[in-house]
Amino acid sequence: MTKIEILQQVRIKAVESALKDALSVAPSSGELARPEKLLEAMQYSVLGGGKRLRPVLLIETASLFGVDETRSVRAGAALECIHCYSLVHDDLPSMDNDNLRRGKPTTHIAYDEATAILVGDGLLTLAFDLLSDPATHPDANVRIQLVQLYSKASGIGGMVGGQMLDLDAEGNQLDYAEIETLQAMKTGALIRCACEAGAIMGQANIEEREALQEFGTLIGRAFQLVDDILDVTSDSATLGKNTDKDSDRGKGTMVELLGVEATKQRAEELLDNALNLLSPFSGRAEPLAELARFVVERKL
Ligand code: GRG
Repeated sequence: MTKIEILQQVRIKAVESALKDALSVAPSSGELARPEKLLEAMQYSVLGGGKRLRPVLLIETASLFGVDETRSVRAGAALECIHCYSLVHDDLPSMDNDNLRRGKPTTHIAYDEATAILVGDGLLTLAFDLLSDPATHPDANVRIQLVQLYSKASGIGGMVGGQMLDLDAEGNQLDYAEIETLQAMKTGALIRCACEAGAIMGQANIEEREALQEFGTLIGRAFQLVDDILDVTSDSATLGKNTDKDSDRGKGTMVELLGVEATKQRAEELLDNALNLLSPFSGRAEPLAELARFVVERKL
């Protein structure tokens, strides 16, 4: 393992430890009680694997500005809660109807559908509980900016809206621009949010914030293209989820539109453009550049 890979493993462990604490059965201040079954199902959905890409991106972006890691880890854990909620709800019978996620039965299979819905609801609200706590950032103005950023990224003009477009796209061949919008909302918004959150926590200047926002946009797009490629070229044992889902349902993806090779090339171009945006940060941004390369070169 390289030094950067070791550093990222340490960051993943820190995020997982923050998630474990946040999902303990003991009620936190201001709560009445925590139902054991709900917490057990939430732990099952969050603590069982996953690349933790979004929190690590956030922590690396924040570290460009010397943000205290105990804070960026909390903001990263909050973002991972939103991501995990989206996976649990996406897998529901009324959505993607999937039975395998992260190599294990999906939450509604391991528990039941009503519990899986509540797991998602609980994770979404827990994210904002973590985020708005002064332990995440002492400056209330920074916290409110984070709350708004996460709301926009996960909400109607971001992930939830993208999921609506996706459900509506079934059976339709979307054009390039339509697929780009859908993917930017459904998947790209949380990845961009990770990069922008780091800049907000670090109280970056406007140029730095815009560069990191654009960096997040580009790697978010590349991430989805690679996801579409893996959906047709990999297998469920490697990915820990069912494959060939999109073509099964006659959905428009870039792979269907452009083919695997052209989609790969597009992802490489997006990576090059994203890496160029890091040049003002010079060597300090190498771990972030390494993560961007991972997004395009990953096999799972
Ligand atoms: C239900 C509101 C709502 C939204 C669902 C994110 C999403 C929207 C659906 C997931 C479907 C999907 C497979 C999208 C493709 C991109 C994606 C988010 C893949 C999973 O993310 P990874 O690879 O997962 O980061 P891990 O398990 O590593 O965390």
